[in-house]
Amino acid sequence: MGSKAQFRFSFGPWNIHEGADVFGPDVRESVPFSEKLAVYKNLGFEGVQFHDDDAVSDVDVSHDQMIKEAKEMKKALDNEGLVAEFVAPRLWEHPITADGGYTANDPKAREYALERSKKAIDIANELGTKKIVLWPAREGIYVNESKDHRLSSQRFVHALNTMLEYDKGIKILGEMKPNEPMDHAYVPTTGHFLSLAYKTVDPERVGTLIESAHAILAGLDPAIEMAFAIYHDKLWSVHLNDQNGLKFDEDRVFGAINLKRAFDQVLVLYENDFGANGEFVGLDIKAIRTQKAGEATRHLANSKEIFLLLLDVVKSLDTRKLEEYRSSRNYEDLELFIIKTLMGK
Ligand code: XUL
Ligand code: MN
Repeated sequence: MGSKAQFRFSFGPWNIHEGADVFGPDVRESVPFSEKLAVYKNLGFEGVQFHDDDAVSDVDVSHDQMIKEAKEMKKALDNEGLVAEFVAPRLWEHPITADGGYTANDPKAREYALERSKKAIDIANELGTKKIVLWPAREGIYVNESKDHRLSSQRFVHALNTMLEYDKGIKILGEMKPNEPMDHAYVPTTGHFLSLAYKTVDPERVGTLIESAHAILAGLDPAIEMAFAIYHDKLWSVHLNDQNGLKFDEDRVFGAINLKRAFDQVLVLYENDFGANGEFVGLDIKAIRTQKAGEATRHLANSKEIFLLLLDVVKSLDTRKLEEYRSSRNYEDLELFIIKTLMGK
């Protein structure tokens, strides 16, 4: 199978974390950011994904101070031979965004969200990336009647337009998730987001990052979701991970729960030349709470290793046989063939 796919890998510093969950506190010491940076090269990762406040100490300092810190971060990246993949405004922790940002009922919250998004763009420019990722965590509802849902769609597009107009060079990647923290998220899937992208002032600059677990939480198949976005020329990044059923967002090791589902994602990425335009294979994976400090980066190394092993399987796939099963409509045996291929039989 010929492919122009190029795979280089990224993750976010939040993937090396203290292990707290909603029922219990930290179980590992915080790793200083400089030590996290060293992990990237050691594990063979090139790209760093940032939230705005991963890149600078605080976005609510003076603008000059924020830019100064962003410049220092760029130097630190250069020193390690790393690049910034994207910046994502973290709109879900500030008390003012308790009821959402772009779609909040409170105009002050909406203004805060727009201003903070512009700051994320300023930071991205300093770090040398054009990609802004939006995970609209609190855009949604707990109580159905609490908001005007039609107006929320309009406000969402207004937020996208504000960013697109603020900087004519940036690209926005929506990372959609159907629930958690909200009961019902607005714009719950990639398809919803792309339909809004086409309503913006510059649809060419609005695309998507698909996270495997988020698709699964929506009851969807990540590989099919990725192929859909690729058809639109809008799969600009991924967050590979895995997920055990429909519960909270688990961010498990890629392929560790459902190897065939992971294989299908690698197959779609490979067949469709993912990475040929510099896109990263991003991971968004949390070490499980039981993992001891010091070994709490294995989830990242292991996910990359599983991806590369699956890539070998994809490359060696007997596509002639695959086509035969397709044309004879013998999908039962096609399934067995794929399972046996995965088992090396
Ligand atoms: C949340 C999630 C975020 C985004 C970045 O579920 O995946 O970490 O990837 O804001
Ligand atoms: Mn993610």
